[in-house]
Amino acid sequence: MATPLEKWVEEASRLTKPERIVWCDGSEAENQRIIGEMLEQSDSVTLNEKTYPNCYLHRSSPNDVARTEHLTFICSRTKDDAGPTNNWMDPGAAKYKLGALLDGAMRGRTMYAVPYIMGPANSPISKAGIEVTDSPYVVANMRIMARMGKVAMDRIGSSSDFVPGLHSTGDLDPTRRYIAHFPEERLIWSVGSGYGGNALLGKKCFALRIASVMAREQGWMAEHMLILGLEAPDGKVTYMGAAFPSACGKTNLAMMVSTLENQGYRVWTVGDDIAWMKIANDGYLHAINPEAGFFGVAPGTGMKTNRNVMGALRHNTIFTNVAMTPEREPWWEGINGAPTAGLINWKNEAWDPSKGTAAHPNARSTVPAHQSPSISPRWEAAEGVPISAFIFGGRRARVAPLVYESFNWQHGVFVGATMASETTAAATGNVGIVRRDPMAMVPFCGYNMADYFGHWLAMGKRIPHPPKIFHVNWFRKSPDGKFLWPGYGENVRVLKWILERVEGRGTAHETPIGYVPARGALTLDGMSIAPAVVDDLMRVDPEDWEQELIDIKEFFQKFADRLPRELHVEHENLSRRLAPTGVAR
Ligand code: OXD
Ligand code: MN
Repeated sequence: MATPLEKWVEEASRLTKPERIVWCDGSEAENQRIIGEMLEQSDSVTLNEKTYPNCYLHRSSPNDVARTEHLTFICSRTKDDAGPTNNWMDPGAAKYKLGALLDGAMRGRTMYAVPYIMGPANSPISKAGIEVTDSPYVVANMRIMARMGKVAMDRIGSSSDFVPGLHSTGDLDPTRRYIAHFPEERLIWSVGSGYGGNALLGKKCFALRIASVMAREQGWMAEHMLILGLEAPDGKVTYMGAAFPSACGKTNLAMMVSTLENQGYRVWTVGDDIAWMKIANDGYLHAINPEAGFFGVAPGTGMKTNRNVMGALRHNTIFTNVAMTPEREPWWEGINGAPTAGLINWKNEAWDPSKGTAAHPNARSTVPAHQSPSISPRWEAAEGVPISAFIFGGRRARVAPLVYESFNWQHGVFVGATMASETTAAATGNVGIVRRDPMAMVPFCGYNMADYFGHWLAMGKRIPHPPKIFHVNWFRKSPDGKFLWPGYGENVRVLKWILERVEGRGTAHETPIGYVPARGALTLDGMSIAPAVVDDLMRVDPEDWEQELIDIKEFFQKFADRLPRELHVEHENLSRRLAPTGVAR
């Protein structure tokens, strides 16, 4: 008798009509075969086998270089359940529309059936899925990003406890591209894109959009957060989850090379993008990284800024849309100085400055997590790691200070719910526009965000030892447009203050928006930064915040009556705290 898994694959093949079906077992021999198939397609090449063994460069179609949020849909029964921040399609209409595109889409092609687990194979927090796809590039990436093949088959067995996902690259025409989620059915259909989050269905589609729905129903959390452990001089490691919008440095923060290592502060990586968290018996929220690899943004990362990331991707890595040197090594802006002669750009053309950047700004590397020199010894712990702090952050040239701490959980939820950031190249659309991106989940929340805020508020009441909530901004600029803070490894100084606050030590100064480090509380030794610049970094400018209040109010109006009352209360509280004094430090 066919299992539910086999039945589902059979159904998907009846629709897409592939020439053959290959069930993936996850073995190395199979991986080499799949990579061979990827290389047969003219869009992928082998990199220098001596300096980058087992590394490949894939060039995606130039119209398919980032997640396409305007083509991403939540197909819940009612539009209101998807909420004002999601695109919605009626589930029946979506099945009809995408069904027509998927009908026969794999004719003459191979359908790969990829069973996978999100999370460590032995963790009770993990969940299983299956992706069927006609792209060998997707299979090779899924093998790095999830535990796939036999281990997942064994877990699923004859149960129906898996999230199915159907993916076909179709003809890559953006007018026929849709990424559709059916939250009530826990189903994903994606057609017309071969790129990252649109096509690796375990990542954004399952681990965030579908999982966020499951988490709310089942009383846990699925968040767009990196997970790191900060080791202190006494050897104790404190774990933190941090949510930043796409391409704001999550991978860099998760794999940070600490500049305070000589003082005994060191960062361990548990995850760089997604956290699944449950309340454990010890009363702490415990987090696992559902992924097994990192799909990080390459540009801006080099030996000088992050040797951990660079060390991780020297073997077994798939690069997407980076440039290539004459020595067939990957290259991108920020890797190591100026571009060299003979560079081939991401579009496979001889590069010259008139052609723009050599690597696409959203170029990526897909690398097994365990290859990171900073990988935490507990990154695959079945019970997850206990989270002591949540950090929200965005890219703000003004307004948000380098770091501040919320007054309590409810205020922290307000801080997360009002996060804003300048847009980046991770999604198609304008870059550099300030947009509200609560908890960095706007592109990834599978249901109405008003209910999502309600879920956060409810979780706060249920967690006996809730994480303290902070906000950071590495990207504040001076009036002449220069970054005030060096970022990268120096960010450990901010993490150190956060740790001290968690432990009830670090000193703070109360402002209307929360606590900022008191003068002298941030460890700055070994760093040349003028005290005036530190003051600028911490400044809470009343005019900026008055404007912020107006913008937040406008944003909240989108959710009408569905917005939890507590967030209105926090808005009023902030407004009251800003009003009397005219603030600042
Ligand atoms: C990602 C994203 O790829 O957030 O992680 O876009
Ligand atoms: Mn992300």
